[in-house]
Amino acid sequence: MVGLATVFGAGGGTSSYQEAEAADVIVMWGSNARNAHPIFFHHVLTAVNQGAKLYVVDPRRSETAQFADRWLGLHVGTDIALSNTIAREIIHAGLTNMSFVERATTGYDEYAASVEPWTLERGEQVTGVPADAIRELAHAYARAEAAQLCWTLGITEHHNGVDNVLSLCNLAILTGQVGRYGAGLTPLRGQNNVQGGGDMGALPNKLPGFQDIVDDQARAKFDAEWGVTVPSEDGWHLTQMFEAMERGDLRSVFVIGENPAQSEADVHRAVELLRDLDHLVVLDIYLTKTAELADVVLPGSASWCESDGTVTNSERRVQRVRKALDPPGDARDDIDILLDLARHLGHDWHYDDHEEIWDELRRLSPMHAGMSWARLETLGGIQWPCPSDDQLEPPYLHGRLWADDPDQLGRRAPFTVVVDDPPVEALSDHYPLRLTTGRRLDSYNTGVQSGGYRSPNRLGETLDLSPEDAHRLGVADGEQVRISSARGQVVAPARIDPGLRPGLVFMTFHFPDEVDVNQLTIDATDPKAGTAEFKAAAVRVERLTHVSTPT
Ligand SMILES: Nc1nc2c(c(=O)[nH]1)N[C@H]1C(S)=C(S)[C@@H](COP(=O)(O)OP(=O)(O)OC[C@H]3O[C@@H](n4cnc5c(=O)[nH]c(N)nc54)[C@H](O)[C@@H]3O)O[C@H]1N2
Ligand SMILES: Nc1nc2c(c(=O)[nH]1)N[C@H]1C(S)=C(S)[C@@H](COP(=O)(O)OP(=O)(O)OC[C@H]3O[C@@H](n4cnc5c(=O)[nH]c(N)nc54)[C@H](O)[C@@H]3O)O[C@H]1N2
Ligand SMILES: [Mo]
Repeated sequence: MVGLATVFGAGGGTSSYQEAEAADVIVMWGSNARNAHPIFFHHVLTAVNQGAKLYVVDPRRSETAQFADRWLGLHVGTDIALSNTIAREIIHAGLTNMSFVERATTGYDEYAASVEPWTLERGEQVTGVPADAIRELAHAYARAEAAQLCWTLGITEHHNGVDNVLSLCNLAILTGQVGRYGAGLTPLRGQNNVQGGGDMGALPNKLPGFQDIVDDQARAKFDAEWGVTVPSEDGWHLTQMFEAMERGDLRSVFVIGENPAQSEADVHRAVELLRDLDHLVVLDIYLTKTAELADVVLPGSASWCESDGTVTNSERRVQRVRKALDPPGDARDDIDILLDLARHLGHDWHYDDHEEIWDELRRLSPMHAGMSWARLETLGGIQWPCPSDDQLEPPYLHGRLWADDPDQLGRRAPFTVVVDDPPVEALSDHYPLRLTTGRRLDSYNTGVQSGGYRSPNRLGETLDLSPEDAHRLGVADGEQVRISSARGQVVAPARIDPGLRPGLVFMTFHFPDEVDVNQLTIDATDPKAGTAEFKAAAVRVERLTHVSTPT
């Protein structure tokens, strides 16, 4: 979102889901949407069934890649090398959308010069993707009537995740594949309402509606409504909080609906820091690993189907959720717990119902102003921005970039020179394999909500490796292996996956009691977004059992 905000001024995906069906080329870049975003992937498959071409850029031949016309299996962390090579090919083939570049962008000459060294040959050498596949993707993307470029964590969970995003934005503005129906940039969001969290100002530098905390005028509005003085400086994002704990500057933490004692990179360190706090409070619907470390646990909050409110999805669509069940026992809505807490802190916060809270947001956040609950009900959800009560904006953002009138065109989209920057942890003789971590269809994040099931088909954690590496290590399917990094080690059964190329291994972070995978990952972090490099650690794999399997 930081990258998108830098180029276009708004930190949200530019398109609606439906538009994927109008695209004739779709690129899924570092996104395993077949497993992680199946609803969106339905729209992609509809397009594919209508003849759209699907390209997948992923080090693994993921389930998503299995539906692709062409899979580009790059080495982990070489995305900028690949996008720069694609850009040079587009420019040299005369496929740049020059009229769009001239009217709506800045910095083209410097950008074009920066990608000049990225010949197809060099691109192939650095990324491992055959030159003809790079060329094919470049031509298809640039020539498409409408192309969608979608990405997820394969792009953002790197120490240079923001640069990775900027390098994809470059491709879109080079070819004019943005700001039109069907053409756009679609970063798929993670948890159900993570977009909504950001929209509501759950970010260290933003007020609700992405208004800057450092903007005096914006703050004044909130000061007046709330009768307080909103702090005028940016706060800390998650990784900065852990750094502040390390320095001793942060001594008390309130965790709501997050399980950092398992989801943080280099989790040994994270747990030590959480344990050392003077005061840790956790509000969750389960007793998580983090809650086990807490001084106070506020238990039994109501889950999403037991409360009223809204959620926002990756296409910026705000939808109503309605209470379907009473919460069990003494469980209460999160908001009631927070309101009580505020009262104990001396603030008389009172709302008759959830709608009143929403209407306060509509007064303060212009992009939500036109979204009354009645209208959300009638229309079945509304995308932001929605400033007006009686109109709807187009489903895609940045149409202004195509406006003839320079006043309407507004701020131009800048190209950014981005430099190839491999993962922080290089492979070595001691740690010769690249570990990338992620998701499967049947595992949800840290397993708090999905790890407890008992089924004969329960897979449990595995270390997925290529047939070639399994052969080299003398490991058969199901045999126990030890996986070690510079930070820790875990034991798991091996699973041979022909979708993995030699040198690459894969795990989830879902089964902590059995295998605490984040002991292995590195907490190298993107300085701008605070996202850790979950996608690239260096590891060693050793066989533990020496029993030969029956043939
Ligand atoms: N079933 C299920 N669905 C989920 C979740 C879940 O836990 N389970 N979690 C939700 C959340 S919070 C999120 S954020 C999303 C995440 O959704 P995704 O980002 O799609 O999921 P991941 O499996 O983490 O990573 C996606 C892909 O990135 C690839 N990748 C790794 N390194 C690189 C690289 O260097 N370059 C490129 N191009 N690709 C790379 C991996 O091989 C993987 O296939 O899913 C959401 N949906
Ligand atoms: N190795 C590795 N680590 C990763 C990643 C990776 O790809 N690889 N991905 C990272 C990413 S993208 C993410 S999003 C994080 C996920 O990390 P977390 O967010 O820490 O993991 P979850 O398991 O999704 O935890 C969500 C918590 O919210 C609670 N919860 C659910 N509903 C409610 C509610 O209504 N109210 C309250 N109060 N609590 C509720 C659940 O019980 C659960 O404990 O992990 C990160 N860590
Ligand atoms: Mo996520």
